[in-house]
Amino acid sequence: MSLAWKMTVTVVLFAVAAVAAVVLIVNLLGTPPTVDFTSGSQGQPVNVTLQAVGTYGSGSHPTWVSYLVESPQGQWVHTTVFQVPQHVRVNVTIINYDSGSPLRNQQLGQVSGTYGNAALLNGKAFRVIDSNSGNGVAHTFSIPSLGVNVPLYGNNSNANLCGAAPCTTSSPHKVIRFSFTTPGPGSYRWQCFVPCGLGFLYGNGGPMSTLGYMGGFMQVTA
Ligand SMILES: [Cu+2]
Repeated sequence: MSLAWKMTVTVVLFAVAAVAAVVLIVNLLGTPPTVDFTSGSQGQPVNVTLQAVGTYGSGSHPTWVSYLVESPQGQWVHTTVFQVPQHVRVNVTIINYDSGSPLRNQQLGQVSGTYGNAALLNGKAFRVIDSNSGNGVAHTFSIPSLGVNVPLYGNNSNANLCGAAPCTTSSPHKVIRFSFTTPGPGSYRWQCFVPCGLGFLYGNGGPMSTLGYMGGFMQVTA
């Protein structure tokens, strides 16, 4: 191998390594945006609306399941990070567009940590979903440190389900509503506990372990 070739190979390998390093750093730093619900009048309840979709449909991971957050201005934002005031009632509405399956852990079918330890499914109160019957559970909305867990009942998998976010209510959907009170200031991890990362080890990789898809943070401010 001539010196010129060695030089060329070295330079090319170095360039490839440099590009790989930049891509990795951008990915690690790429935090999804924060939707702010703190600008309302002090002490008043805050309404937070999310949607859960079976496939995001575009961007770097079009096949991944994802949550989205609706901004107070009514725009759907691809994020799982939102900010709410401390010690207020948060009324959560989740529009689920995904199909469901039986839970591996039946405990996750139980509603907890919400007002009355209950939630509404299309306007009807429930405390538990038996995921072994009907359409099963699609995802959960869970804040482990606050004991909040709400299972999202699935849509019929044979229906013509929405495949690209943001989905609209013209597609089959289920509306899940519940309320809880925010604690003191801090950053509270929330996530789905259904291993819905299809094609990843035990279903827990990909969207389950990437901020902005199946988990994020509720930032509570003073
Ligand atoms: Cu999920």
